[in-house]
Amino acid sequence: MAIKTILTEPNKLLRQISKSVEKVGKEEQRLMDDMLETMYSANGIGLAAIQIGIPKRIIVMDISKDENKKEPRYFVNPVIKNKDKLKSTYEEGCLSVPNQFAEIDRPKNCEVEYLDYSGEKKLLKAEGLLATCIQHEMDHLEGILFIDYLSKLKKSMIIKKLSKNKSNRIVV
Ligand code: GNR
Ligand code: NI
Repeated sequence: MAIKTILTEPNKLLRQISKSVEKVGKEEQRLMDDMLETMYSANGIGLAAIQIGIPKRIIVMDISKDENKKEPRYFVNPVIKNKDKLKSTYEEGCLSVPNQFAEIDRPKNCEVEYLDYSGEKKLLKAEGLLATCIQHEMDHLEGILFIDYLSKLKKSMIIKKLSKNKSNRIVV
């Protein structure tokens, strides 16, 4: 396993639409292992492959609170089958938008169809943080970041800040 560099906004790669995976093979499993290790080392609860520069429709996630009880989840080619009209609000952050947080509304519940680590087809009914996180990650597969839901002003202020930090090589 290996820890990869997480791309941060502004970066064109993050705006790319990721491609479906044909088959969950050794290469994809190695990628999922690296993604999980990268996510844990950055203290994130989810990571999409494009965040480490790989435009494949693969997500890893672990929303468990207890560090000693890891509950890794793997989603390949996830598709939302059903989502709630009812919305819930979470304060979101993103490893690709470091140190920025905002309240975002998303459907409260959703059903996701996907392939798991061994390539088996699964259906998951998600609610709460799990539903929010899946939708946040699936946005990455379409090149969407949570700041895209903010006003133009708020979004441009965040991007300006991040660009400044990048040019100063500040990593907070
Ligand atoms: O670590 C993360 N926390 C988080 C909190 C609220 C809503 C979504 C997330 S996902 C984020 C990791 C990340 O950037 N995944 O793409
Ligand atoms: Ni993110």
